[in-house]
Amino acid sequence: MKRILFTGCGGQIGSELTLAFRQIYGNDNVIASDVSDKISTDLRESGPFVHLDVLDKNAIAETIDKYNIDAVVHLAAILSAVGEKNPQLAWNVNINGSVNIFEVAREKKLERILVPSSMAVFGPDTPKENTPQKTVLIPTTMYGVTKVAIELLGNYYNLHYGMDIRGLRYPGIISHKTPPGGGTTDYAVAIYFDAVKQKSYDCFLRADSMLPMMYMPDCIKATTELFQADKNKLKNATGYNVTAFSVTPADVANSIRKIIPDFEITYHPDFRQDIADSWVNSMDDNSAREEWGWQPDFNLDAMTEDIIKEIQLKETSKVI
Ligand code: NAD
Ligand code: AKB
Repeated sequence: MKRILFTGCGGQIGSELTLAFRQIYGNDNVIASDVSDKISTDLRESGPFVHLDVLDKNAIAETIDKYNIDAVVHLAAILSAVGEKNPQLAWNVNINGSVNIFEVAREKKLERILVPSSMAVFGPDTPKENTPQKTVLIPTTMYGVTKVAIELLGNYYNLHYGMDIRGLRYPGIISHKTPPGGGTTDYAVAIYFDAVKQKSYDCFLRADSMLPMMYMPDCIKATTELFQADKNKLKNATGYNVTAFSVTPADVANSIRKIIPDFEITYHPDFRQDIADSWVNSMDDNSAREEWGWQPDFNLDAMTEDIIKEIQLKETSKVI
């Protein structure tokens, strides 16, 4: 891989994944882009940044030519909660953005595309426990509809145009550097900030709402490993189940109490509860383990310890 373009690099995942790729491939070989110019100083100062709207196919083609790009990590998307508020926007950005990336990649014969999928591909008819790799994909959110379509479209391009499009069905990703962009699993980030700042959190999901999750270092590890995996070994290329642990808001609260014993949580479920209820409780990620060696490093308590330490450090440096 010579040069890699990241779309949507200013978001929760892109803000960290782009820097991780710069460490591996070299700062100047990883081109960061987003439609928003609000990106971190680290990202802006460590390598090239381009203002790029994935709905503008000509601009994508020009950027690929200008920087001699041969691979794209396509992160630009509208997530589940924002998508249910504005389904037309979710369809437009997720579908047309991905079609533009796939088409330019086809025309210019790019080597590889990685586009994340999500556990949002699952729906109420999908088996909820240990959800298999190959299963019912009939989601009830527009976000999920777009993610299923992108997986299928990726398969089509791989089959008919000999392309190399890869993707993972991330669970909820938990991190402390960049706030999440409007998903249903965002509670699992906000809870840690409120725990450190005010020792209480008002949760928008029920106490028993079980969802698969993963800490950002594992998300970076999984994405990097799939990006680098031997193409010949990939049988489920565009939508690998990957997970680290499955938790409810009550589990997260109990884990926080091991460090902040007087932490309190209240529950006021909103429209995001219906989205969470339509997803699964746990995922079987054996295909990812067998085909490219996936294995997570963090469980809930290990993540809680690390994330609280990092947020406390950030808060202390603000005071000083
Ligand atoms: P995010 O919402 O934090 O960031 C998305 C980025 O896309 C933003 O910086 C936004 O400015 C940019 N964007 C939006 N419209 C654009 C456009 N038209 N052109 C260019 N950029 C545009 O999302 P994220 O959490 O970083 O997610 C990245 C990818 O991972 C997405 O495909 C998402 O569906 C997937 N994913 C994320 C999670 C999670 O928990 N964060 C879970 C499953 C899947
Ligand atoms: C969301 O909640 O929308 C995302 C996801 C699981 O895709 N975090």
